[in-house]
Amino acid sequence: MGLSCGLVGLPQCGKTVIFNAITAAGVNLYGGSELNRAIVNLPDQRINKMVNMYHPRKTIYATLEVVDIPGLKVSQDGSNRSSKLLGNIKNVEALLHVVRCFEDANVPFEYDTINPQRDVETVDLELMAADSITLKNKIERTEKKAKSGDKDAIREHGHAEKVFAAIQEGIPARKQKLTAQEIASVKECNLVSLKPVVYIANIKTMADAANKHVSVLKKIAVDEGAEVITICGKDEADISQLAPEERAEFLKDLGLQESSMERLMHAAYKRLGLISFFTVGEDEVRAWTCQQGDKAPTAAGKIHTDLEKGFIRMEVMRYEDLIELGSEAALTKAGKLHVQGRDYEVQDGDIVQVLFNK
Ligand SMILES: Nc1nc2c(ncn2[C@@H]2O[C@H](COP(=O)(O)OP(=O)(O)O)[C@@H](O)[C@H]2O)c(=O)[nH]1
Ligand SMILES: [Mg+2]
Repeated sequence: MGLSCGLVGLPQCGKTVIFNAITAAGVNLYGGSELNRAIVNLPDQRINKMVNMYHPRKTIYATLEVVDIPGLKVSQDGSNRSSKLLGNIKNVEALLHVVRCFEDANVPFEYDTINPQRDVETVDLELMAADSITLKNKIERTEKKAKSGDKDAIREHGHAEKVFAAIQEGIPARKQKLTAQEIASVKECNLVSLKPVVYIANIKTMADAANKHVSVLKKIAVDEGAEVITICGKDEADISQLAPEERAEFLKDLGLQESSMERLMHAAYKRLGLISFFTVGEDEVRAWTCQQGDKAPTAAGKIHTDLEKGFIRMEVMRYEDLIELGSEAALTKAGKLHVQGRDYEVQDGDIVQVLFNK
């Protein structure tokens, strides 16, 4: 299963436009009530280069699932309407928070002004409102068991109350510096305010990439250790509809080397501590995803559980070495095929072959 991300943001900030830009789905903007969901291959220029070298029968990219939820309206009356909408992003691993950083009197908005700080706070409030309900249910559910002396219930109940109290003070769970144990206690709640966030500044042209709204958003992001990706939503959505060979040209005109999809993927991977490694051959060239710091057997287990169970060793080529030396044979001759054991931490860009006991 690939990585899964959910788009959040105020109505008319450009979520569906960005959804189209990154998935090339060409979804109609004016429906508004539909939930959009797409699974896309993660573009990776390294794969393309290896395909040119191996001419495999199959090429398998890592995938990204993107979910675009319709109109998350600001709830004036504290109703839980938006909580229902947010239910759709309960199972994503990261949030892509789209913030309107472009001024355009022709595009209506919730407010008369553009103000990323206000918008981020508003969306965080919605996330926290949804989490309050979930946590309250959990607190009520564990209460009786905790009172009867059940140790797990006592711990979970206490942690849920702690997270709930901080949320009432306006601190999203992801900013609460929770311990691994506290996170484990509320894991089943799938708290939306706990999910890591990548901010997307939706701008008109790349010339706006340094406008004051983007600066404000960058400051907010830095404060919570997050990243901001600037995307010309509308233009890039148009470009995504072109034939693949034409896209690069138009992206260059916008002053971009990578599509927003690639930039987002890199930011999301970094935020989640994920890396890519590869397997290559005439049969298939394939990208795999694991956690930074995963040891060789764990990474091998992503390919097949048998490879983890029967792990003997891993032969590793560096992607850069392979490209520089031009072939596996030349790389081996240069002494750059490294044999690694169980304690080896797989690195981004490793090309691996696992030897294992069947
Ligand atoms: N000028 C301009 N308009 C945009 C941009 N991105 C989105 N829009 C417009 O903003 C409106 C709302 O976009 P949409 O993606 O439907 O917002 P959503 O409600 O967050 O899904 C649409 O009319 C878009 O054409 C942009 O980068 N520049
Ligand atoms: Mg929309």
